[in-house]
Amino acid sequence: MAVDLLLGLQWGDEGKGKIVDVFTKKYDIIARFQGGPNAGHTLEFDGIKHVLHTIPSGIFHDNAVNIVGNGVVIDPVIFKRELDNLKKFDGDFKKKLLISRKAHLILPTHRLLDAASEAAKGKAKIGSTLKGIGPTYMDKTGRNGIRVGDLELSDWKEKYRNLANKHEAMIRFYDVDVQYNLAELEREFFDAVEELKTLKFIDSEEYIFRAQKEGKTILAEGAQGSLLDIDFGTYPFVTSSNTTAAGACTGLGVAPNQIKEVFGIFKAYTTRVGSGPFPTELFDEDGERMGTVGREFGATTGRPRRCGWLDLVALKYAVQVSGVTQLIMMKADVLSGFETLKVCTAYNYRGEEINHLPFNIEAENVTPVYKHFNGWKEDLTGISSASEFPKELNEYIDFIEKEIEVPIKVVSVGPDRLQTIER
Ligand code: 2SA
Ligand code: MG
Repeated sequence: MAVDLLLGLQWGDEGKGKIVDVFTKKYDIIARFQGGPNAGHTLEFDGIKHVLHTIPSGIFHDNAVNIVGNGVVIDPVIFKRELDNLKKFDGDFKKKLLISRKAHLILPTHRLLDAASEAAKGKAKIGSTLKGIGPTYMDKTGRNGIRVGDLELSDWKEKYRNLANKHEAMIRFYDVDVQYNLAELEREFFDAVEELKTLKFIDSEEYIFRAQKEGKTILAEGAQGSLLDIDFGTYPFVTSSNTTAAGACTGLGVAPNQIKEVFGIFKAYTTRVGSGPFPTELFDEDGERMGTVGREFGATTGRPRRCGWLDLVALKYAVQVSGVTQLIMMKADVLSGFETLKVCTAYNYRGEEINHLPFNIEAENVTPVYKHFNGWKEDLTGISSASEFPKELNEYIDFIEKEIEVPIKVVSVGPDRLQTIER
């Protein structure tokens, strides 16, 4: 049986958590393949809002097994907090949650290094979530990391000590003001590691391989977005993993020819949290309105998200890099009541009109070329079928489909599971 992927096509926060939750009833396994607790996946049902960071978004369904794959980085402290949060709900969540032995651990000193690195960069900072993501992936590719499977061996604390000592020296080298009490952080860390050890560790690539043979259905859940991809994103203002389709191959052990549907998810407008270029960013009341109506605040850090018009040049790029087969458009309801909507169809790049993403999309090089659309006045949040869509929304959708050449199969009109319209 093939594996389906669900990927964010912008700078994250497209609404992956909600859609995975809605789709889970069709899958036996939901697996995360990259990123870590920098992710904030928000789910809403029965009037309650849930934010998940490391745990896959299929956790609230009885039928699905949830896997944290080898490509993910895990902070035991945040993971324990997520498990504690689940305790108020019914269900044996731990039984449905499997962790790859090859996933790397975020140590307290990784978080401190992230803070020191950002402080040292000053104005040029990445705007990282300060969860230790970059330093942990650096240790992974530098072949110094500690993995979940190491916790089953007797010498892991020795390894830990050596690495933490090295990190402390590096923090001193940065020569910035980062205050910390390592003994306290370590107490919390070792305590959380004990909790992590109560979960089932697996060789996830082997598990997934076997599941495929048995005909199980698998959905790989991406985190962050395509434009934050370490290779294809707006480097260096990116995260430290591959957020595009290829990440699912290396982050789970899925062979490329086993991937079937690639669901690409995007907002009807664009947001970005953290630093870095954003050609269609708005600094006026339209942008402010998107932020307020769309409740655009980071689900992990609470930071306000920057807002702007839909960028089809960037969207097309993301669709191509991952081979997206179906599109899902989120937050259409947020655009209700705008007199005019704009969609970026090309860039003016150093005096020339182009419709691909150039090496440098900093504002001084790129001016968006916009097509204008009439907005719709109707509130969409109570709509239950595509036949009720206002004609202006249909025009907006039809144009995007034609430009991107991929069908928009789902339109979301609100945060709740039920506010999900299939076309
Ligand atoms: P990091 O922490 O090293 O991965 O940060 C590097 C860049 O990646 C961005 N990034 C994100 N962008 C959007 N959403 C993310 N998750 C949270 C959310 C973010 C939050 O769901 O809202 O709460 O602030 C996420 N994670 C990383 C980050 O802003 C940097 O630009
Ligand atoms: Mg998010």
